[in-house]
Amino acid sequence: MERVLSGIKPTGQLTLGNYIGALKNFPKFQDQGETFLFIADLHALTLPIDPEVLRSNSRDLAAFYLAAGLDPKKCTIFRQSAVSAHAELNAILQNFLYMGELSRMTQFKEKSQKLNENAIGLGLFAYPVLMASDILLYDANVVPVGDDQTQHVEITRDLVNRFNNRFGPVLTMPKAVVTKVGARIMSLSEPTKKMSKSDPKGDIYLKDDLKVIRKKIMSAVTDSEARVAYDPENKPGVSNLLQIYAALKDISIPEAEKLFEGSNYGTFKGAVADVVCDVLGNLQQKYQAFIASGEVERVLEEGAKKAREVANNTLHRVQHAVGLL
Ligand code: AQP
Repeated sequence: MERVLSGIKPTGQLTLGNYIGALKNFPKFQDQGETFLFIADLHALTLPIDPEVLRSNSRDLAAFYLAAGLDPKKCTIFRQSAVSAHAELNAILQNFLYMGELSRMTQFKEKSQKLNENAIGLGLFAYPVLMASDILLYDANVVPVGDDQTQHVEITRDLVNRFNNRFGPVLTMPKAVVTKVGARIMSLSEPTKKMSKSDPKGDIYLKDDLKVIRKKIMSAVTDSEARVAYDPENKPGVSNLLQIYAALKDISIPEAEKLFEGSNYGTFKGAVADVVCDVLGNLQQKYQAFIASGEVERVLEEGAKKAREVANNTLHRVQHAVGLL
């Protein structure tokens, strides 16, 4: 049976990019295999964050997991920090990834560039080791991620080869699964840059008021050609909107292109705004209901119990393989 694992960092308010590239796809997996979804709160500490903000983001993220359709009876939802095996496996695996390869990670390069050179935390540099630990603890063979996280799954695969060559078949080889449409949603104001929680420019937040969302879409950057076509290089703004529309309607990009043949940008943007408001309006209602129900903490506690059992098993296997037990 497939083992699926994925997570999201509670670093900020979730964006439409997080929804389309990750959240929206998670519920499909809970019917296919044993699925573990976590709140990557230890990863959130790799950049400065206020403790209260981290706490409320984590609760919000859990409520959005539930609102997106994850069912705690079918999958395991938990906080990363509630399962100490993540940190313990990290302490072992950090010896199996090398500084040269870690310094080549795009995410590290991009995020460290924004920091003062003397204040780049070791955690940011070693992020892929913790992410490898997250994946490997659950023997996950399927890791659903957006485009930007595939490099971290690749380095996990390198680690598995290195470790298993030395100690035998101890770790399970994971594979990244990237959504076909919407793997990289771009900023609405700078469509050559990824829409990202930590970079508010051109973001649509899942909790934004629907009127604000419509306004953001109607003023999204496009081009002067007045032709709806998918061409990310020459028409990044229009292509991004097409991608958003196709992903939320569950159709292919050529199908979406066809629907808007001959439409002007006003009509096109209006249709994109309609579908985004429809999907997010629905999601927001469910999110509010889960927050009001007080169910979130209980789900996380139950999830942590189940996750600990599986994670501790793997940890013992690794500890035994390397000679700690
Ligand atoms: N713009 C995006 N398009 C498609 N997928 C995206 N993801 C993030 N942004 C987009 C996917 O969301 C999941 C959760 O990401 P994460 O929180 O673990 O880290 P991230 O990839 O670094 O996401 P952000 O929003 O850019 O966070 P910050 O700003 O905190 O670094 C992942 O599967 C990711 O691919």
